[in-house]
Amino acid sequence: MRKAKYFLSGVLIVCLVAAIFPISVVGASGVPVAVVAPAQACPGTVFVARVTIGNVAGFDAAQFDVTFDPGVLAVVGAEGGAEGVTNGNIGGTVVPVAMWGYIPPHTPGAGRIRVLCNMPGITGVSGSGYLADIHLQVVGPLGSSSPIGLSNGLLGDFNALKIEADWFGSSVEIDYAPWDVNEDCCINVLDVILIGQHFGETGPPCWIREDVNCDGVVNVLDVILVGQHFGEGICP
Ligand SMILES: [Ca+2]
Ligand SMILES: [Ca+2]
Repeated sequence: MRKAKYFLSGVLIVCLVAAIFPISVVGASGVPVAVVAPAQACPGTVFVARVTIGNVAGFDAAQFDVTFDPGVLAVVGAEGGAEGVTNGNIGGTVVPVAMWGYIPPHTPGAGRIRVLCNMPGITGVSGSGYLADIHLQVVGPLGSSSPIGLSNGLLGDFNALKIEADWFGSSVEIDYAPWDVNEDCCINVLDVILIGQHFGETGPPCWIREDVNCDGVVNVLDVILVGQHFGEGICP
């Protein structure tokens, strides 16, 4: 009876925790591997989709597919080349990209690449960081969008045992970034000038593009956001 009571209160606690932290409980089964990419990218621009990894112990190798809409995004450079997929870093140690290529081979139009990462030596590496950077060019028009998915993922440790992982994709809209105030696909002084012309004005959040951070006032915080992205895009 007492055991049943303990069991029931245990179940209750688990349910309460699950209700309060639904995402962390669902994702708690493995190391999180997630694509981090900008929410918006302008037509013609190049951006990085970073394949991040949470705290991992004894990591030695990884294999995963990155999927995208080939009508909207393309991997930069030649298949398997140095430009398209670049090295990662875990806990300050470089994670070399051993190879990458299209799936099926030599078919850029399929919208799928496979990436292999492999640590040199036999001790593995621990910490958090990223497995690789995928360099993507926007080939789709304004208003289009693409998922950036992860599939067929496998992580191995230095004993050649599988590391349990949860894989999370992302997506990108082909649109002007919030800090591109004048919508010309270049983040520069022209965006700052527009903010200056509306400095101190207030209104509903995002009522004008000059309210970059959508807090209902045009002030130095909006200038800071532009500054953090200065020079991004296709600038003359
Ligand atoms: Ca601009
Ligand atoms: Ca603001």
